[in-house]
Amino acid sequence: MAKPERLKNLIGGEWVEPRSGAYLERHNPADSRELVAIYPASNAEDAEAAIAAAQKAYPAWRLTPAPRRAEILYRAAELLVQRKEAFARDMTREMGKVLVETRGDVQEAIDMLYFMAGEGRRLYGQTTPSELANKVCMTTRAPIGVAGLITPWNFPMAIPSWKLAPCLLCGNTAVLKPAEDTPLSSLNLVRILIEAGLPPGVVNIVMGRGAEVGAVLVNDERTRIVSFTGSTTVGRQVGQQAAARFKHCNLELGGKNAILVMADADLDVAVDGSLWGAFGTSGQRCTATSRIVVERSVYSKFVQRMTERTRELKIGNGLDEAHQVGPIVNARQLERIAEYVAIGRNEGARLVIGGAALNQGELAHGHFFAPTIFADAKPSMRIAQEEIFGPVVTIMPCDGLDEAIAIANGVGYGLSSSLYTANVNAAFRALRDLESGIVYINAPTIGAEVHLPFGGMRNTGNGHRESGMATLDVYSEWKTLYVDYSGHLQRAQIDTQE
Ligand code: UN1
Repeated sequence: MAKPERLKNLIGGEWVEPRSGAYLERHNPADSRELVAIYPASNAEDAEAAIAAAQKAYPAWRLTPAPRRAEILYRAAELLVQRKEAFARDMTREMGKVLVETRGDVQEAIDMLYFMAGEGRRLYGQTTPSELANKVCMTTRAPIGVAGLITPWNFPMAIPSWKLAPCLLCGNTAVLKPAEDTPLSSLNLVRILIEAGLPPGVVNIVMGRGAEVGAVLVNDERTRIVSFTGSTTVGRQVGQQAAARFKHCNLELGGKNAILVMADADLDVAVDGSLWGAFGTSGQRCTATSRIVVERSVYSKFVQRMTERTRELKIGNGLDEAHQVGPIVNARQLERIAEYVAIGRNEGARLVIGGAALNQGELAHGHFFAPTIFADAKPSMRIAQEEIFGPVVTIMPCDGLDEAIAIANGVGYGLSSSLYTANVNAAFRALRDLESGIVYINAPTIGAEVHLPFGGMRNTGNGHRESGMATLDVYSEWKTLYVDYSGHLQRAQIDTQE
């Protein structure tokens, strides 16, 4: 077992102990006997000190040319490439995902840093003619100030990179509050940014509990941007509090993503995709496939194949490359998943496989849950409506594309959806009619790429997007510039030529 790391906050370029002197422990969810990290239980004072440090660093960073800011992100990407394997291992020990997936998480941060590094020499605005002679009009993206970034445990390096890279590139400074379950993986990204040459105070990290640290980042007048990824319940509060102070606020919340399988689909490809979408990351993605709607003529065949493949999945410690499904992040989440299985049973859905925690043999010291399939469920059931965030998928029959789309759209969330079909007309109708921020054809609901917008409709967010060019709208303010070189007063709307 590796030695536990003792982590510190980073405030104004200094690694510091929390004001309270109190620390929290993070244990490996695959084997709770292993202590992975000891990290600060920070309080409001620590958060306020970090905001002050970010505010102090802002004037110089704001005036650093964007291509220079971008070069630091580029160097960070290069360093991350070198450190990929070590950080993936840290992440597997810290939050449980299997190694191929934690490598993917680090890779997603690398991709984001390269992508935003390129943006340093673009950050395009518009130039447009004026209605008056001898006058030019243009727009530019202006930085906003200090950002409070609150990130989840399921993508503990990728999601901080989605926020930090565009935030810093645009000329803002930041305070990052990583999830309680994953301080180390988020800190590893911050360490790399510092090593790449980010000046003191431009990025700060304060670890601890959401109620103590996160609340300050959201409510303090000095943070002008708030970006939050997490539950819809907390997101609603964050949004309301940020709105009261007119902050730029980006919310990435829950999902209840569906794969639709039509009778003409390649069933093997659909089963492969469904398996990966439902049980990859043990279902702990906001994009996870948690519903599958299958056309009735292939329904039993699909359920049968899906069940067989699920039975073959190898579950265990993610550091062992033979394992395909790792543990659940913590005991609380494990309990929540078990509660949903009980709910599904009481509602009368048919439990086909799984349905219980696994704690025999090598799994005895971890938070493991068997990949679980409910079949013959009704779209109105709670297991088909509410986000479970675990390896539980609900399969429902349907009669044709229209009904499938109606079921997919019939939930409160709208993050990701997918259609498996060989019919091009059906594919384009689904692309148009599925009410989700991301739609896939012949691919599962997970697997978004960093250079395209990521986010969802309805209770999944507040209309903003992360990733892609769209994220620049969260981290910059449009400034409209008019320059009149006529040498006399010209009045818009008034001095028109009759
Ligand atoms: C998340 O589910 O919280 O599209 C993020 C995906 C990943 C990101 C998921 N690239 O599944």
